[in-house]
Amino acid sequence: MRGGSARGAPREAAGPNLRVVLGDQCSDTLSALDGLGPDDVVLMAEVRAECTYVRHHKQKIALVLSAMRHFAARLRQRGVTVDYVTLDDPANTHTLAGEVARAAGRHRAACILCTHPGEWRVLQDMRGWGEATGLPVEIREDRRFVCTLDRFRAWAGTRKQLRMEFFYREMRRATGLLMEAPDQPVGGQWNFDQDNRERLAKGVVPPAPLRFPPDAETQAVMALVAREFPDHFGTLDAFGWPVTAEDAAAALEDFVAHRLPDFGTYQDAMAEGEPTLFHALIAAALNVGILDPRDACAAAERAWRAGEAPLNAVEGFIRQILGWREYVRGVYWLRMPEYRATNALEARRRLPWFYWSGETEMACLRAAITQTRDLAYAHHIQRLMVTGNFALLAGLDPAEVNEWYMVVYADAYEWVELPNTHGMALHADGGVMASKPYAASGAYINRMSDHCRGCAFDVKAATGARACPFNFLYWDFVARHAERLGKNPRMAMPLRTLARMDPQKVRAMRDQARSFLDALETGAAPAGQGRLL
Ligand code: FAD
Ligand code: DLZ
Repeated sequence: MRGGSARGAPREAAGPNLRVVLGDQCSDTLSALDGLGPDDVVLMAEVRAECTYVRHHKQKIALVLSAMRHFAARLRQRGVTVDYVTLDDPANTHTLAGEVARAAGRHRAACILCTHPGEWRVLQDMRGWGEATGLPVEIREDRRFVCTLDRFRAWAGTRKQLRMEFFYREMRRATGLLMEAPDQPVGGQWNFDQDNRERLAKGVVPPAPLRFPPDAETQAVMALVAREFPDHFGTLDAFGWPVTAEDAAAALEDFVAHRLPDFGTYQDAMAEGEPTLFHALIAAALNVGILDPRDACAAAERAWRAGEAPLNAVEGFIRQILGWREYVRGVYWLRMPEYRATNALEARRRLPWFYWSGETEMACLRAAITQTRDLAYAHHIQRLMVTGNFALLAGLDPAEVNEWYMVVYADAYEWVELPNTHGMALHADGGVMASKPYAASGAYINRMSDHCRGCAFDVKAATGARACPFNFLYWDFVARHAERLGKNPRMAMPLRTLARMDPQKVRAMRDQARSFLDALETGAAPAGQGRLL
């Protein structure tokens, strides 16, 4: 991909190539670094615009800036010339475009080389760098993903409906991961999900994940973040994210050795006081570039071949990375920018304040939100079936919900956050990502967790003062969208159940849903809480 223009003053002599490395591109294998010459300059810039376009969790900013500083040091050790602009540099323009233009002038650069960014807004910005500097700009493929964007487009072009499962099979065939022969998955099936999805068994204690105590550089960044972004969401105290490739490799090794064997079985479980269960906690490292998805899949496959982890766990883990992660990226770039603007269920309610404060009597929501504040982390089922499910049932505005998910997680980047939130959790894309809305009543949360035991609400009650809000909101959601959902064969069962219910009970649930939602409105988040004011 080439951009750029001939506008601007003619350049005198060919200077060095300016190679731009963004904060989530801290990878040795980055295409922007291919063919690095002795005179080339790598530009890395800490800029306020990237820290505040949404008010990221403090831990996310600290993680990205620390990973950038460590990566710059790693490149310098290899003898690479790195021009690193810090956040507190008085000359900093605080935008990527501004820093690229300044560096191009400073080094009398001949051209600008970069790697395709992770977000649509940054790609638009990058496409303007040529015009602004008068230099040719080369935007190279991001090879850190297994599936190229062209390949995804070609695959999607042949389908009437996009479904992750079929894309995933293509990726298994293409990589040979967990394959016996070209069209023969190991174990005789592609997907072992029916062996997964158990509630945490009594007496099972999930091993704590490896944490990485902040070194001097990370501590300096944490102090900077605390000083510069004091009113951003979240706390820094528990920061323990990997910030280098070595840390990330150790995190992966720790997961494979201690949690992978039970990853599949307990993938969908939730438990009070257990924020991480058997999950890998590697998305932040993968997304910032210090861990390669192929290495994560290969390590899991090796564990299975060595008899150290069962197939249901290993296949389930590889599917998340080779399947879901690659798939959501493909959907994002296929559908943007229109994707973000859809609102298929016409959800318009404001985000309630408790999404920021965690102050709610619903135990599952309280657990998910308070751990998100403290750790910048919640696992998939908490994101999908607790905070996401509530947002779906309550009809919260997708723009506000998307912004919340972008703000609160250390691993949040729009290419992965948006399809998961807008598509999978909120069904705002009308079914591009998921064939039916992931809507569930309190019974699901009770089946998969122990939250309901200590909750102020009664999960068995659908009406009355102590009724679990997920119950009446669920049936109100089904009734509210009955016409639209009626066209979806996968929603036939709940619609049939609703039709068979005592009409008085339905009316009572819907009345209670209306009062609950009206009361919620008065406790909505103050405007712009997550947004840059
Ligand atoms: P594990 O559960 O251990 O899974 C292993 C890896 O698989 C993850 O590290 C991740 O790279 C990948 N993965 C798993 N599920 C998905 C998925 N649905 N999409 C993409 N990759 C997946 N993931 C992000 O990386 N960034 C986000 O901003 C993000 N936002 C989400 C928002 C919502 C509403 C939902 C439902 C999911 C979101 N996810 C996001 C996907 C998933 O929840 C996280 O990747 C996962 O919880 C990260 O924790 P982990 O590393 O312990 O993952
Ligand atoms: C997320 C982030 C943050 C917080 N800060 C910076 C930064 O100061 N400089 C930079 O180059 N990148 C940063 N990033 C990552 C970018 O936001 C990311 O590259 C884009 O969102 C594209 O994925």
